[in-house]
Amino acid sequence: MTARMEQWSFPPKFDDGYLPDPDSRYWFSHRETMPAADRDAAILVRLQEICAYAYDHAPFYRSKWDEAGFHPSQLKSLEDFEERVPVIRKADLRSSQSSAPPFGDYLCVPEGEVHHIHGTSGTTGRPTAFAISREDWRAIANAHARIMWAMGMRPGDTICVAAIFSLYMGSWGALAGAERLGAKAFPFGAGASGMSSRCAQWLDMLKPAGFYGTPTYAIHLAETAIKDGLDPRKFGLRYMFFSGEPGASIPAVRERIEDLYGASVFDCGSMGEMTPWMHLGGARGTPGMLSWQDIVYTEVCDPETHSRVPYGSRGTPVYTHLERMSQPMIRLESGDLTIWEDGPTPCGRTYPHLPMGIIGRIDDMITIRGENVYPSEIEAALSKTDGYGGEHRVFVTREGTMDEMMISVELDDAGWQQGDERRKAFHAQVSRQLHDMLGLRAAVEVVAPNSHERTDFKAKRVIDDREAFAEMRRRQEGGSS
Ligand code: 8LH
Repeated sequence: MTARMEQWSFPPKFDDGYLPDPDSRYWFSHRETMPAADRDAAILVRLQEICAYAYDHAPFYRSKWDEAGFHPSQLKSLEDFEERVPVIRKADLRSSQSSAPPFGDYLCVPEGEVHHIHGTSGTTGRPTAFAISREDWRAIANAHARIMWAMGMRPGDTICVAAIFSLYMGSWGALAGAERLGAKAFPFGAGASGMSSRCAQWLDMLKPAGFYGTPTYAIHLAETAIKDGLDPRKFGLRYMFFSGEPGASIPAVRERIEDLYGASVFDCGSMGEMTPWMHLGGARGTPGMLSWQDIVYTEVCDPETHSRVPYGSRGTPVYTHLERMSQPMIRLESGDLTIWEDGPTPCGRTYPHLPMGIIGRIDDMITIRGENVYPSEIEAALSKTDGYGGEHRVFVTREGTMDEMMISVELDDAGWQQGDERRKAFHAQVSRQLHDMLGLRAAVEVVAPNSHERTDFKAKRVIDDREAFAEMRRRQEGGSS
């Protein structure tokens, strides 16, 4: 069966001139639609190859696996992989890079082969460097072009990349895919002051087919365009693909963006470390995201045991690269939360799929009076409320021994103009919605449109001072002032 899998080899080799038949909905029709069990058999062989390769080239994996009593020769089934191969965490990568700087002892190619250096933002501690070889960059471009094809983008389409060009892999990954697809890449970027107005102006001029950014930014950009007297629906966008944060798989948010622009919305994205990060990525006809298992083998696992959860259940994705040679990630624990379903999907692909996308980071869960809630669920509830002005903030604090939550939510312009009665009614609607959808009783504040700051990157809507509060209490109890 592997003989029929298109461009499937180890090390990966790609024909950079290849394009599917223009009428095909698939880039690699066999790889995408083959029986999942046959694909799993091919994945097992690839896992044997990649584990042997990592064991030989990366002291990081060798010492971890020796300690866990695992040797690649023991890998006889996907269950062996799940049971015997320990997960790795971001902290392991950081510590490897601090003892073997700059790329860690999991760099499996000579440093001279590194073609791009990217990395994490490092806002919480030491940043991690991603060293990507030239061949891996090709693999990334090929994988992303393939997934963008599934969304409907075609050679010759203009694709606007409206995300910051820095170490962030989001923008660069979208650009690499657009280039490989033979599209007209339009790397507008983001992040400098005044760029949103100029982006709207360029979109109006160029009428691109495709757009990449974060969902939060797309909404902000549409608001900016409207304020500048432009109609985002006239930009002529047909495909908008998003990553970096929840939103594109939240029905009310997706519909809002589709409505603002008159375009189809697709969700994608896993983690910078896992580039080609579009391996979790949407396709025309299937809501949410597919898990393109022949690019990155994804297991949705119980966060404690790291064993796969049954289809239909919640768990955390654990990722393994199948087409990367420079810093292959083998069982990287994401810390995110999702639900996976078995294929096949409405688009005919036989991959598992994530109908709700990524719900959020497990660590971001908020517990208020025994109710657990994710910020994306609050966003879903508010976005469904008639009159929602597009932004909100969630404040979590500790009063006495109780955690308390307050949600500050914007009413839209039309509603705000209607005065007190409408504001009160909106307040009641929001409170009801939060209670009915999430079981939450939170204090609600209704504020004027545009009260909350907008961002051109990933939104940070939760302000949680419980840790600061607990810290202060510990200091006080410890006797210091
Ligand atoms: C998401 C999503 C999504 C990422 N839905 N949450 O943009 C893709 C890659 C390059 C990226 O954002 O990487 P980064 O900066 O390492 O962040 C990864 C985290 O971002 C990931 O663990 C998720 O928590 C979140 N994320 N794409 C929901 N489509």
